[in-house]
Amino acid sequence: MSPASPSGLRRGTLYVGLDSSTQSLTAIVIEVNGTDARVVFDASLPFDETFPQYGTDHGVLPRTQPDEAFSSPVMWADALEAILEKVATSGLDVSRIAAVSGSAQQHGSVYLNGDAGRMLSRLDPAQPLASQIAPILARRIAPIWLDSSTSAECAEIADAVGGSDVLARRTGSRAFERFTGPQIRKFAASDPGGYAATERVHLVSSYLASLLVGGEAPIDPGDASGANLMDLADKQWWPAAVGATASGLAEKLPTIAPSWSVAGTLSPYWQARLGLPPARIIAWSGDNPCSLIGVGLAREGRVAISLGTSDTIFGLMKEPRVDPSGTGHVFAAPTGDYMGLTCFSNGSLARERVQDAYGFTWTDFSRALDITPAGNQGRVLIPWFEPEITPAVANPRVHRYRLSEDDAAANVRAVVEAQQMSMAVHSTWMSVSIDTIHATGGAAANKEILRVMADVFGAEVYRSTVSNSAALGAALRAWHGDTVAEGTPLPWDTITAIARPNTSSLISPNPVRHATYRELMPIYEACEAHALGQGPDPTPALERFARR
Ligand code: XUL
Repeated sequence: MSPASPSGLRRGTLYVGLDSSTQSLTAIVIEVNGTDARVVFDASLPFDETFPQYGTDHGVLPRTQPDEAFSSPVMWADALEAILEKVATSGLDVSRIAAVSGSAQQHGSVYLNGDAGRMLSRLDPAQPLASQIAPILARRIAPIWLDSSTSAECAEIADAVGGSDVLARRTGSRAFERFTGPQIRKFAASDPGGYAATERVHLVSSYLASLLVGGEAPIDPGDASGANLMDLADKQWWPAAVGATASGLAEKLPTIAPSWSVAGTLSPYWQARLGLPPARIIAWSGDNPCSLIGVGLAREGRVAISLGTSDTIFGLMKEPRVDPSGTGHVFAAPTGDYMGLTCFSNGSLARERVQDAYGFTWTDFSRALDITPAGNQGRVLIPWFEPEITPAVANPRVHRYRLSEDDAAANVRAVVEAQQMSMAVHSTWMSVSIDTIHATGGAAANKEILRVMADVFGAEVYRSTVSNSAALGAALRAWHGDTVAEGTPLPWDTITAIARPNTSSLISPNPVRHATYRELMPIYEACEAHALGQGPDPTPALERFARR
């Protein structure tokens, strides 16, 4: 945490970005002077440790069914007050806060009753927020993105709108269990009384923004596109999907407004309770759209690859092109454009399984990559250690082609090459010509992995040093929204300059090795098809590749 600038030093405008993720609430404050921004405050509250009274485990309430996952809207309110109190007492001159925005885990939903509007506009500053929130909930708990219990509802919604393809083309995604629409449908059927008592169904983002403005905040198109309910083309609720989801839902959904909309100002409650100013509240968005801004991806051609528990590739798209295979998602982007996102569940997990199998340290792992050639002499591994999202694999199995399990170094190269080629193959639907990659996540610290990435994609790879891209993205969106409201909007390139990675981390692609991967990539695709039981044995093609 950085202290405030002592008085006498240059005094800039402050913008607050909050990120309510699955496991914690983070605040980042940036100070802006002209077009220069720097981070002056950064703090996080992990839910389990800070609020043990809610009994969450990694942010999830105790489970009664293994496929269900809920969190607590009251806990989120408690966390919102606690983190804003930290900002208020940080020593920063909070009167300089011009705007606040936020990011929230996507897909989760919060159900408010008919008293909510009145109660939110009259919060008592003498009382903590959480105790005043419990009475306005029509449902005590909020289903979140880890819930996978709605397969039946997904099928029903898809059927009602004319099939999965139609739903994907209109909303950007086929029906996914964790998406909000199927979750709402399940609640409406399983608790009709609770659903009838619901006046507003918020996303986590618009719920928290509503608590800040003391009224009703809109949903931005970025987060709305995680609901299976929004028409991508006009960025408004799509009546067919809304009608297919639950009766009377159209009246219960907040409006959708552009990501830079001013939802209101910090309400009298926050001013009286914490001494905060009536700063503008810019519409909140989902964590993926906010991360797009927070890692500095404000143009098509620049993508981020996050190497975490799961691996994710995402980037801005000018047009809402949709993945015909149904595994990728299209969300609206906070810039007014779109973003594509594809998620691979066998990320760090697969790398670690290979590392552990040979008792390798990270240094051994890097060395194995160093001593093996690009293309691995036609030896391929399909790393489905766990069920995979992309391509969809329910019964996981690892497949090896021309690769002996005893060859440790070749297995290390094979897992890394497979992951990078798979990301390249399964992101072609975005039709984006990728020239620059910002690599984030734990494994991005490994230079040899990034070298394979650069050579497979034929793109320049930079290591991003942003540690909480969603919270930083929210702070940058607060700045952007404020400049729009002032009538002097700044270009996104200026807003995201702070997030651009250091040029010293650049890894350039090697043209010879890139040519090798261009040759190998279609054979890798054939290996995947064979492993899925959808194509012939690719071994002869791999042998020809190895002999070339
Ligand atoms: C994206 C998704 C996750 C959550 C995590 O579709 O479900 O990335 O947004 O918070």
